[in-house]
Amino acid sequence: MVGSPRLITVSNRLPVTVTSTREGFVLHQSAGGLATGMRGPHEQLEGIWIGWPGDVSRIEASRRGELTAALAQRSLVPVMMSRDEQQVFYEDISNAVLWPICHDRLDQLPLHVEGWDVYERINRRYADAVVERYRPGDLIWVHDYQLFRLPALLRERLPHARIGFFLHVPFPNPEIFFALPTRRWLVEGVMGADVVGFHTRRWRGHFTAVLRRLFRLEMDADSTVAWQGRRVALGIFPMGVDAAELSRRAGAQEVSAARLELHAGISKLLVGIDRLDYSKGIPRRLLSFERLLRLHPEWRERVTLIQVAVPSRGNVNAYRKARSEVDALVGRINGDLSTPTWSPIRYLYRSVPQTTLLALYRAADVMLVTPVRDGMNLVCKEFVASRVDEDGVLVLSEFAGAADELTDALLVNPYDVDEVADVVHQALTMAGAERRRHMRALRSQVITHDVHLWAERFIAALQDQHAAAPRREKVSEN
Ligand code: GDG
Repeated sequence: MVGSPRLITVSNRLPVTVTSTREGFVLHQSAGGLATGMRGPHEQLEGIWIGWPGDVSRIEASRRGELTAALAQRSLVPVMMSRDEQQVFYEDISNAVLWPICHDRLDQLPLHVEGWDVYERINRRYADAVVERYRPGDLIWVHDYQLFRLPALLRERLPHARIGFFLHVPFPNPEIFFALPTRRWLVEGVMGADVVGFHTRRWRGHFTAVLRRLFRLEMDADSTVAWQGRRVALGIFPMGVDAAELSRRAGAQEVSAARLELHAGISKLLVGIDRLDYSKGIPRRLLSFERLLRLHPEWRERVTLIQVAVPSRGNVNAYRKARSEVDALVGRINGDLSTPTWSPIRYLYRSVPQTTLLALYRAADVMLVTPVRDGMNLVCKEFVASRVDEDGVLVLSEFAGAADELTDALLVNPYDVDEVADVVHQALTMAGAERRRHMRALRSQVITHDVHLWAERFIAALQDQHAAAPRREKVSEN
């Protein structure tokens, strides 16, 4: 008999970053949403986390054992890849094919796609790592599009295991997904799970449309689908942020001081914070800001946009192009509209420390979150959680998963540059009482639907689904 279940989390990356130093290496805790969200369950459920530790090729081979031991102390298990494997699995397939497909960007697909064999091989390597540590009764939670094949590979070897899969990005419309020659094989991979989770009803709807067209399968009223003698539950689990912790940190003295510094000399501040990714809608956001300044010249010298663009996936062509496009636009707009004492856009192409991030959230009069496609988007929720003063206006794209929940934001179509300019003007001129009314409603949503609830709900669904499954003949797990 097994006691309380252990949780095996599997994601492309481990929740730490390994940096090589002269003495060997150091481990840094990652600050991303997944790392934060899974921390609680990982600690409470005697968790094991399996993933890639990042490029460790600069760490001497003789020290790799020490690295594995240091990771093991935190219950982390590394899956190693050679540079070539990393290039094909991570860059060529995951980032250059699956990411654009999931974000509706068929135009970004390379002409020749090779490497599905490597994608399968690496998914198998993750499966080996799971099977090696698995004990009957464990819960296995697989994350995201880099591991679409993993649930089925695990099901082959652990027929009775409780396997969950959560997709952090959008699941695309079938018309787009069907461009992939591997479409069937990828969906078969996902369906190895007992529970498949999406951020929104729309992404699940796309997935069920794909099941209907590929396999003539329908989802039943209880949100399950019959699959190879099992029932697979398709659930909606909108991911949140650690709202209590963000509120606490955002109220700290050093954040308040940094906030004042950011606002010094600026009467109104617009803020954008994104990975530099073509899905985040940065170029049209800049054009909307330019439009605002041309339509309402009264804002010139009074409004500044701080745009942080965190470097991302610089090895993929499409990202290099996206970077040049943003660079060129910032240069042109600042060149055209700056005065000797003011530049409209302050552009930071780098990651900023968390204190600065929180200070930016707190300093923003208007936060601009205008992706053209986003599975959820945590930046907008972090902004809301940080606004302990109940002030600030959120302008949010209707194409972000978060728009389904954050209906008290000012929702915009990011492709409509004129509309966004109008709405930013409206945000800048909104009366204090109205700003607070919107922000209070947003805060109550973000605080009550935090990342801990997300993790708890998914784990509960995985336990329930398995308990509800018909009993099968007992066969050996390994
Ligand atoms: C994927 C999906 C989904 C950003 N800049 C800095 C910084 N960040 C942190 C933010 C936030 C995270 O990065 C970005 O999260 P997002 O959700 O906005 O976007 P993706 O990275 O694309 O995430 C997305 C998410 O998965 C979760 O399911 O919401 O739709 O695409 O936490 O705070 N952190 C620091 N400095 C920065 O400069 N410290």
